[in-house]
Amino acid sequence: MTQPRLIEVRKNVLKANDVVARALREQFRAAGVFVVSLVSSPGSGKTAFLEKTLTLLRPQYRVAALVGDLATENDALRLARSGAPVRQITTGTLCHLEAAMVQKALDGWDLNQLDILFVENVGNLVCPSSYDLGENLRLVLISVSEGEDKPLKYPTIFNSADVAIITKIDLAAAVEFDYAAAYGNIQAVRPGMQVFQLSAKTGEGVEKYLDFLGARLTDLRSAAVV
Ligand SMILES: Nc1nc2c(ncn2[C@@H]2O[C@H](COP(=O)(O)OP(=O)(O)OP(=O)(O)O)[C@@H](O)[C@H]2O)c(=O)[nH]1
Ligand SMILES: [Mg+2]
Repeated sequence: MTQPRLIEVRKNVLKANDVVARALREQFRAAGVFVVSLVSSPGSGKTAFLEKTLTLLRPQYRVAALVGDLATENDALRLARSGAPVRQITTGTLCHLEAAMVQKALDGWDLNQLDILFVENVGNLVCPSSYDLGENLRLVLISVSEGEDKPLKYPTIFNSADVAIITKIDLAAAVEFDYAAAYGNIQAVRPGMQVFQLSAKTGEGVEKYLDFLGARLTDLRSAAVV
């Protein structure tokens, strides 16, 4: 009896999340803001990459970020160095962000004043995959030191994401990273998935990714006009 009840509770939690996520998605659409979320294991480089992204996009776009962690304001403080508006969400014991947390964190923000909102999820390769945050684009990051087999071991997170980003490529040689193997494993779990590789430290590969993001924003805006 215990197991079916647990499954039922989990289903209800996910259903409640989906309802809020749907409302968020509509709110984002109405405001014309493009929402990009980032998921990865702890320490893959989400914040470093996002700080770089915010800094480089700011002259051209109105950008802001939310960042989730169990505890501390550390990542918000790092991201705020870009000059963009940033809010930290602390989840306490939860290993993922939920749509209601995003909704609450956005309280008082005028989304009409934004072009792109980034949401950094809690570092975890499992839990965030089940929770829709109403985003337009979900990026899954994997750093070169994590092992090329991560897509095979954690297929759900790759399946819930739209684009994969291999980070810390400045360290690739030192850890004997095998790009072909990592790429093949990503394609094995998610055929056709677009993959970028970059370094937040040296900036290599970042421009290509930013061009892609700009193009997606343009697509979104032209689709809204049609
Ligand atoms: N060499 C190198 N180090 C990096 C790069 N990106 C991030 N780092 C380092 O990796 C460590 C973790 O980076 P974070 O940006 O904090 O990673 P995160 O994914 O935000 O971590 P959590 O929020 O805790 O999940 C830090 O010491 C960063 O300086 C990179 O491109 N190259
Ligand atoms: Mg972080």
